[in-house]
Amino acid sequence: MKLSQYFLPILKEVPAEANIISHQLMLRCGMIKQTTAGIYSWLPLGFKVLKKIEEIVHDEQIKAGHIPMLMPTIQPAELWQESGRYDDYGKEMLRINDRQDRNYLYGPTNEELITDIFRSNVSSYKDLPLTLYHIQWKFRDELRPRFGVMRGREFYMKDGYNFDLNEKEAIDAYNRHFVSYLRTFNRMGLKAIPMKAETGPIGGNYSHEFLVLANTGESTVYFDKTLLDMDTGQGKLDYYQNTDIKKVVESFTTPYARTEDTHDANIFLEVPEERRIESKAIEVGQIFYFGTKYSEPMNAYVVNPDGQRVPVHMGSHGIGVSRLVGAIIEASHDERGIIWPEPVSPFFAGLINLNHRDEECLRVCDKVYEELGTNGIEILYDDTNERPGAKFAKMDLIGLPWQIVVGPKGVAEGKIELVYRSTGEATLLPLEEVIKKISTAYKALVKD
Ligand code: P5A
Repeated sequence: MKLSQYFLPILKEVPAEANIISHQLMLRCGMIKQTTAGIYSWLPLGFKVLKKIEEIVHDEQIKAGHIPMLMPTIQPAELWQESGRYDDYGKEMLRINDRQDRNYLYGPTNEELITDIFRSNVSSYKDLPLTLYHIQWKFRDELRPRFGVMRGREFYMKDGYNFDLNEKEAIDAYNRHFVSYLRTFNRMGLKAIPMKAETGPIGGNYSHEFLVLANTGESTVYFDKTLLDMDTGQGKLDYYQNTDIKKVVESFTTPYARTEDTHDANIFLEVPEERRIESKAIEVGQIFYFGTKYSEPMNAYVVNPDGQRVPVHMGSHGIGVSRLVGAIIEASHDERGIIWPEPVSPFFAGLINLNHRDEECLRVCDKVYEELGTNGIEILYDDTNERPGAKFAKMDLIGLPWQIVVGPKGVAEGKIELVYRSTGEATLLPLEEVIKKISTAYKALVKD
């Protein structure tokens, strides 16, 4: 993409309404624009990152055997009256009437809707286990929407729902989600620590939140330092080897790790002092097992192998896809701007032409742009006539992992500069070398 043809409305000033770094940077980089409190438009650069994150979430869900689908944002009130949550959910629910004065709502979550789909179509244990998920916009009329996309009113969530014959099998499904979430966040360059959590309006009594440490986070967490060094594992994994999956879950749930709501100061004291950590953190996902909370009142029953009708056991599992954009920036930036982890970066590299009037510079830039482009590598080419200082500052601000700098001096020696954004390391290399280096780095990324 040539910058002269793109839509990247960079802000010069730090917007006054933003008081955490990710929100400031997202506004400055022209990633989002607030439409009204807690509701944002995703401008082209932000939209690209959102889609990259969404793709990783899909990929890991599918690896775990979960089935993608799409449910609507608007739901009928009747379904929520069946479960009893229509009144319980309170003011966070956006309630809507149509022209016939029927009651609807903009879904804050989908337990009822998916239970209705299940009960209309499944009646035998033979169709279990089943996990369906979608990635869809949600609305919660948060009392205090803040921190940009971190606590929005409209936000993008992956929500999945498992249906199982009994508690044991539902816990196997819970464990599959647990492990797939560890891997999902890891692929985005994040360390998300699972912590025992409260269930709130979703229900049940077994739940874990996944939290990324950040001093701007809204949650307070208490955990054993050993969790910071634990590996989520790579490579192939059979999610239906229940014992293996359970072992991974046990290894992550044995050290103390709890959110404020479930924290027990006395048990925490049993952790050796030098390993006790209290921190602020951002919740990027949460998983729940709630048994028959929805299936019983909503009559979602299956016939078991003994011929009896039993309510199906369920859980639900959420990832804050839009929140993740902010969380990644909180975890990965410096004083000059964002530093995107490669897998979620909106473009893989930025190309800077230091002199747009120089024929040779133009020729070299075109060559780099074309060669990398034909290999499927997305490049943001700053072909504008701004001065070099402004171009460097802009590239640093938007934080693409690699910067390729083409200037008359280097070009005269047959060389261009390759800069790695996270370390600032810069090397002058022949053009072919740069193309090779970028292509190799890109191939390694795609292979993952
Ligand atoms: C699980 C999926 C649920 O709603 N029902 C379906 C369950 N869980 S949750 O914890 O309430 O939400 C899941 C994730 O969504 C993100 N999230 C938000 N992101 C931005 N703005 C908000 N206002 C917001 N509320 C929740 C969080 O990442 C949360 O873990």
